[in-house]
Amino acid sequence: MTSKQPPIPGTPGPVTPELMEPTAQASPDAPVAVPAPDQKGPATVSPTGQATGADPAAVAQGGQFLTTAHGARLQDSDHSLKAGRRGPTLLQDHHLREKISHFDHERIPERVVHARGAGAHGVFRGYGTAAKISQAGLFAKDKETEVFVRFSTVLGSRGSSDLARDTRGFAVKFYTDEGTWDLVGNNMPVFFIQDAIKFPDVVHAAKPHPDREIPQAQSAHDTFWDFVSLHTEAQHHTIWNMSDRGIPRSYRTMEGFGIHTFRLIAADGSTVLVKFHWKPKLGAHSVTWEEALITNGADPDYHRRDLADAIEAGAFPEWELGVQVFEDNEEQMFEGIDLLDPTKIVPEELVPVQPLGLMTLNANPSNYFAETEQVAFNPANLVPGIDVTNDPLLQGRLFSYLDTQITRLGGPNWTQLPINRPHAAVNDMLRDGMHQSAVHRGVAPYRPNTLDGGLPFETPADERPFIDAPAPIEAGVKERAVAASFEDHFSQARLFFLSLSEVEREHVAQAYTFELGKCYEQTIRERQLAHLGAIDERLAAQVAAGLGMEVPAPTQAPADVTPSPALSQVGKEWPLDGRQVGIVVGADVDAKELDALVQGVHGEGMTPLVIAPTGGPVAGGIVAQRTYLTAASVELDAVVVAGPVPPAADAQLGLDAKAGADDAAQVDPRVAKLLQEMWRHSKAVVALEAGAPVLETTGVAGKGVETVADGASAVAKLQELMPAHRVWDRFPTTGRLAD
Ligand code: HDD
Repeated sequence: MTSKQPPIPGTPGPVTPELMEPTAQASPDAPVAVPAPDQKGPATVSPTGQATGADPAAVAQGGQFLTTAHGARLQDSDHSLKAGRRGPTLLQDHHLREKISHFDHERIPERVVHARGAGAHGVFRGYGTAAKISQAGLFAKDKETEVFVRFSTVLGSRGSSDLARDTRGFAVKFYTDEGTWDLVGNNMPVFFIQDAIKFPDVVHAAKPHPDREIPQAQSAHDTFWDFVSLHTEAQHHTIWNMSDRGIPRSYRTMEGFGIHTFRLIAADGSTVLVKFHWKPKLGAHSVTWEEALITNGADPDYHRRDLADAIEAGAFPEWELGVQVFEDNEEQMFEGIDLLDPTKIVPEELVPVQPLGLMTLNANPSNYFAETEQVAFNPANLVPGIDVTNDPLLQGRLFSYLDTQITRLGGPNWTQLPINRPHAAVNDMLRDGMHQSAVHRGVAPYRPNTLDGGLPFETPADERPFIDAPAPIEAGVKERAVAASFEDHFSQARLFFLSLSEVEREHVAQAYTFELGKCYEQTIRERQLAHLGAIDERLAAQVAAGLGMEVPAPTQAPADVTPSPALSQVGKEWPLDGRQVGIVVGADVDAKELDALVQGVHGEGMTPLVIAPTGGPVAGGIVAQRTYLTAASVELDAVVVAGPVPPAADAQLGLDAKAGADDAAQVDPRVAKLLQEMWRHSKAVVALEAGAPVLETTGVAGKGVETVADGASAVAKLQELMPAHRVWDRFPTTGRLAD
């Protein structure tokens, strides 16, 4: 039966023979038309006002016309094929089935840990300083190696928020000429457990409770504290989590650590032991707990956005890779510290970090799924010159990462995905399997063979093969046991605490008080308080007071330790590149001063964000990047009040601003809130004279709050206040944890 229905207005009609004639534009030979810049195409300006550089021809798969997965052009992808307009959909609608079925399978399992992350491309440039300790080509002077980095939180699922109190993953894939090297580290130098066999236990305890699946992305719950209080080796990592390191300001301001001791092999075969460190050029910097909570609500994607915005703005984040070097002797100890114990650090004051090269992140991924989601790291990806040690945590990891990708990426061929493909030539004998995309030639994927001319050959020693370092093995019996040198669980937690400034110690005490306050089981709190007593009695007393509990006897007497000032984030000065300065303006700001301010902030490598009552033009060609409604204090490192701020516009708030005519109502309450938060979080606050009354009205005064005459002086004041990251003197402390 043929249908003679008239076409529905606005939709394509039935396909007629005339329409099937190729038109000039639709001809397969015709050049693919690209939308002109003023046509609807990809956004060319980002939310930070930067050009995205998006190439209209590069969107989607490229090309002008929508096709099926096998390349046939489609005329209609909006209506299913039906038996009559109001009739049932036909099974023969192959396009409907393809579209829905593919969609049904779009998700892959999220990572069992580190599910939420953000990635970036970059380059690593060697300094040539490692020549005597490692033959790895990537460390050679000025050698450039492409990298892909993925930062992550550990506990939360893919859609959780960035500012969770948690460890952060810091995984770097080096696409070297000699194979891919993955340095899969964290932003903390120690780990919860000493043996990989405990990994499922710690993760089960830290993840949401299995009955209600809450809390999401948090350690503040009974099972986590049950685990860490029963496993005293976790105390060192836990105090790092409770410190400011658990809530970094940005991925750009995190240190990174390889944690385990690795072995480097020089060209002459000699070996050393090393611990890897990433040092951010912008310094290590964190937020306060209140900022973390506000950020999780105001902008749960904050770290992801911050990384992408900085790269897009050309403020490329940089880290120096360095090593602490130790003799590779039989003991594998340094001054009583077992180098195979991943719960221990070696203070930098004892063994300085020696730089090997610089990593610069200079490009954002173009597709989150293809790159950031599908990237697969594996600590077993090693290159000639870099090898592993017997650290029992590392040993288990050498199995786990390869294994997990088989489920996560659907089979054993995940190394063929574009983001995981080595940049070195691959000539393996691995064959077939799910998602095999290589078309292997030859008939003899085995060796030795004669049928494929013996190829591929094993690599002779002078052609730079990967050679496992012939490390001696300690004779012993087969047993499930731990070395006595792994049994000191408290001294380094104490070392860390005593290395912090008073402000940082207060934050640690507050974090423990909050987290244990969210536990319901009194026995868990008591057990953890006893452990805090073994770290520092004042810390235990302060947390116990906050919980309204007696201080229990400490698990053991606090050790006698020497602090390591390098562990504190306070007291140093850092460059201003890529830091964000809010510039609050009212309706009648002085255009000249505003221009001087914006240009000056830009000139110092920072990002100015003009915050105006509404969107649109502000003055002198400057356009608002945030409004009083959309601005959030937490994305700013400093704020300048550049002009008078009006009271709330009735229409915007739906309020009668004049009704409660107290002082604060004289300033738009959203600006008052922003300034008060900046003040509480100890950030620099500067006002031009026209904006000074706003500070007075909002009660923002004291250290690091300054009024200046003009835009240029405001920039100078920011340069003075911001290198320390915060106005540390403004943080309130109790004095109970001071030295
Ligand atoms: Fe792990 C992911 C870091 C111990 C098993 N781990 C993962 C990621 C990072 C780390 C950064 C995310 C990588 C990415 O972005 O894709 N893990 C560490 C560090 C550890 C550590 C620094 C200790 C020093 N991990 C560890 C152990 C085991 C695992 C002991 C298992 C025995 N880790 C995994 C995993 C993951 C993973 C299950 C999940 C997703 C993945 O590997 O690819 O295999």
